[in-house]
Amino acid sequence: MKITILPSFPFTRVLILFTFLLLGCVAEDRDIYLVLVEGEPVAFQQSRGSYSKVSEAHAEKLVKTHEKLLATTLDTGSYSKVYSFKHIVNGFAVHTSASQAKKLKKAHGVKLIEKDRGTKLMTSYTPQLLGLPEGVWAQKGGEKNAGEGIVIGFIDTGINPFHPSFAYDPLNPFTSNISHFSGACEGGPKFPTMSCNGKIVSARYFSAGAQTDPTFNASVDLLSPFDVVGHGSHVASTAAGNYGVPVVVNGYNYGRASGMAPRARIAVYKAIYPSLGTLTDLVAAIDQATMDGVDILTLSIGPDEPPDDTLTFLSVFEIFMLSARKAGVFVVQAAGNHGPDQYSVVSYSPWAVGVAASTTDRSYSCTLILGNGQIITGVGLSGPSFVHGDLQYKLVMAKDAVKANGTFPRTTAYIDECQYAEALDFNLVKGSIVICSFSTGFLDGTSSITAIIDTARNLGFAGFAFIANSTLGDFIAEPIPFSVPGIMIPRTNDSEIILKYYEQQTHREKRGIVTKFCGRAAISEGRTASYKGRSPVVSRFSSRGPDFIDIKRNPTDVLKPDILAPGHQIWAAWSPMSVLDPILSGSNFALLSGTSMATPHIAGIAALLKQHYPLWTPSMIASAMSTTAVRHDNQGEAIMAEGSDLYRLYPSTPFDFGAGFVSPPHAVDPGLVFPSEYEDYMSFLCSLPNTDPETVQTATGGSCSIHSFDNPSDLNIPSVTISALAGARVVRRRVQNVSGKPESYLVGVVPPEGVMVEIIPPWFTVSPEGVQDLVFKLNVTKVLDDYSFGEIVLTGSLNHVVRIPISVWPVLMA
Ligand SMILES: *[C@@H]1O[C@H](CO)[C@@H](O)[C@H](O)[C@H]1NC(C)=O
Ligand SMILES: *[C@@H]1O[C@H](CO)[C@@H](O)[C@H](O)[C@H]1NC(C)=O
Ligand SMILES: *[C@@H]1O[C@H](CO)[C@@H](O)[C@H](O)[C@H]1NC(C)=O
Ligand SMILES: *[C@@H]1O[C@H](CO)[C@@H](O)[C@H](O)[C@H]1NC(C)=O
Ligand SMILES: *[C@@H]1O[C@H](CO)[C@@H](O)[C@H](O)[C@H]1NC(C)=O
Ligand SMILES: *[C@@H]1O[C@H](CO)[C@@H](O)[C@H](O)[C@H]1NC(C)=O
Ligand SMILES: CC(=O)N[C@H]1CO[C@H](CO)[C@@H](O)[C@@H]1O
Repeated sequence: MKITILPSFPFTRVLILFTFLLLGCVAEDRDIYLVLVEGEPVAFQQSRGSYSKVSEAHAEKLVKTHEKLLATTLDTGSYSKVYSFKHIVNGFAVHTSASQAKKLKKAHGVKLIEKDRGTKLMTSYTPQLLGLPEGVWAQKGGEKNAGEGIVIGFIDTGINPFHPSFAYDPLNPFTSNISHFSGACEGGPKFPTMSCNGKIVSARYFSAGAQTDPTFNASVDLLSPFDVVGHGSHVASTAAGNYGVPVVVNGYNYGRASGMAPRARIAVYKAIYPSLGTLTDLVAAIDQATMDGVDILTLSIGPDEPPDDTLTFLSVFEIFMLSARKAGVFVVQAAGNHGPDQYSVVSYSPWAVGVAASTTDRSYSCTLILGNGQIITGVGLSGPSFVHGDLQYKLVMAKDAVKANGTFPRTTAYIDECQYAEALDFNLVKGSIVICSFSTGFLDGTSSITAIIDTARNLGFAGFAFIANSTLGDFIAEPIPFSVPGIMIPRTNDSEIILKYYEQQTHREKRGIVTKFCGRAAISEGRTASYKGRSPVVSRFSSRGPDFIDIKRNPTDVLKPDILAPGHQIWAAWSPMSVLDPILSGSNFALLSGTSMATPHIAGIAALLKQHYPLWTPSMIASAMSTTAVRHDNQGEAIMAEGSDLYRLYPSTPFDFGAGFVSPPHAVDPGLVFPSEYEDYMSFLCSLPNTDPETVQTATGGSCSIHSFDNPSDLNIPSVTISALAGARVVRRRVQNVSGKPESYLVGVVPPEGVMVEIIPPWFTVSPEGVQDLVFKLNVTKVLDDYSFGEIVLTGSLNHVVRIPISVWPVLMA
């Protein structure tokens, strides 16, 4: 036998050269990969909230297997492990290159691997709006008891523990124990361990993922649960802030703030930082919160786009939420802020409640009064400019007040926008109402209202009017507390009136230089609220359904969003550092909008329901909120939605508001609920047409063999959604009594256009111990080119009304 040995020298040289290239020039970028592996995690062997010797040993064993798997699969020095997940999911996060990740994917025991996608951040008055004080609170001893014994976990930017919304009142101690919960208080910068004061029962932070990124900056991205942003404090106080805390900003009292469940306890899981957020830290927080024993988990943060190579339901993030749900946690997440486009939700799975945002009937308006008596309405939480009875100030446009003969490093756009105090003539602008105009700096995001306010304060403006520019169009303005008198005029038609008046009153010489300013104006009080608006209206930014299964946005048979809650202009606690919003720095409260603000409303209401019915599962709580949600507004008309045209309202559908606007007084007594548990979610996943059982089994660790739904639309949720109904389909549901009394129900249906719906049985009596199976037979009567909507209404003899929305797209038979 002849063995040919390749010449060794050139081979080695090539190898060395190649290695050198790899290290020196084309070193691969590293990312974090989330990896799920075979084997049971700790939580499903032991009960939550307790960590026995046995589970500790099991956890240690899992960590060792993770390390061994990495060491035997990947090249030494090519990776670092970021976390081991061992509580509710068995897996780890590893910081490594794409080529190493490819090796991992093929390794024995690896079920799923996914690259980290990053995460984004997505009320003084809302308790009254939702009817809580006289409704749910009253039944449980009022606000002094609302939410007692319930622990809400918040995965967010942390918390400001010095805020009165989170103070512990020793004169009003908690009456319930929370022995089902065991947390920890991780101290650090600005967060002494005594911050866990009894109201805040636990505070942890997760940073290993974020710290792999060079943009992480420990001087602003504090390694402690302290909230330097404000978002986490806002969210936590909306759900569980103390009752009746005065909202004082810039010395003005806007009313009192209160959480939905003011006596619920708060567990903080900081997992997003001012510089960045990773999915890795987020899932590590879900893992820990579930193990700690939170009752409710609030996610006003999350990945901002669908996963690109797995089904939406089967990404690592959804699997962690499913595991939390399996462990009994009510998981609530923001639907997203990508509205009003369709298919824009970032909440996909039926095991987490996705919350859409609406307006409230409260509005603030302030006005600019011109010297000729014309009154222009604008936006801004501003005090009046007329403090001393002096109603009229000189009106000066910034571009007409530029210092003569100056040379300025910045372009005229910034000067017109009042961004740059050095460029303005102090003698002209002091004591004047100065017109600052929207220009290219605001368009590209390099200018700010904060800079206008700084300029106004430094130069002693009587006030500023920040007006739209006809060339650039209207802008969207949200009220912000101004520390100096000011008004935003976001509509070009209004700003044209101001400019017309200004030009009429302003004398110019030939070259256009102003010789005399004769225009006069004043700014009125803008901080008083009026409560007359149509409400709720689905907010423009609120993400819309239909729900979809992959990045191509193939629709699926689940309704998203699930429910609508207030999320527009919500007053709640803030963190004065406010590192991402300089305009709010120094404030203890902020008025914010987003599905981030709607989410904690649902979390707090879920806490109230859990307090009433400690044995209810998360799906029963979610069902109670959905079937009792209202679909009309305070004018008695169908809920409307904001849309692409800023000044129009559009008719809305369940893809905008889910089941409707949450109604706690009804949710606490729903009559019937539609329960579904972990096994049902497995059946749902196994019945998806777009996947195969092996993929589902791999991702979840469960089995498809015992699961037998005909269609995903058989999942027992309080809605019926069919993305392509070709011919006939039978949909099954099971309702469970929760009223404790026998009750007869009559079944009614408003069929969607193009669909016939028959329900069997048409009426039934459910005993106090009873469950009732329902069969809905749907059949296409007319093919349409879009979804159509209807509803099923079960009307009980004891006045319970149980409604579920139907959304169906009738298509041609294949
Ligand atoms: C806490 O409450 C549980 C159930 O309500 C009870 O079994 C337990 O003894 C209580 N623990 C303490 C320390 O009061
Ligand atoms: C970190 O943040 C501080 C405070 O904002 C800043 O002064 C510093 O330049 C930042 N460091 C880096 C490397 O960006
Ligand atoms: C600006 O320059 C012009 C001509 O160069 C001069 O006449 C005028 O006095 C200067 N104005 C000021 C305020 O310095
Ligand atoms: C409006 O914007 C355009 C383009 O940026 C600019 O040329 C114009 O001067 C602006 N108008 C006003 C009134 O500021
Ligand atoms: C400007 O346009 C809006 C929306 O069309 C309208 O509501 C408002 O009254 C208009 N303002 C004036 C002064 O015409
Ligand atoms: C559905 O409707 C069609 C006619 O519209 C009818 O022929 C068919 O039998 C129906 N199918 C079922 C299952 O009811
Ligand atoms: C409140 C009440 O009576 N609930 C009963 C309803 O029926 C279930 C069985 O499906 C019983 O377990 C509940 O006690």
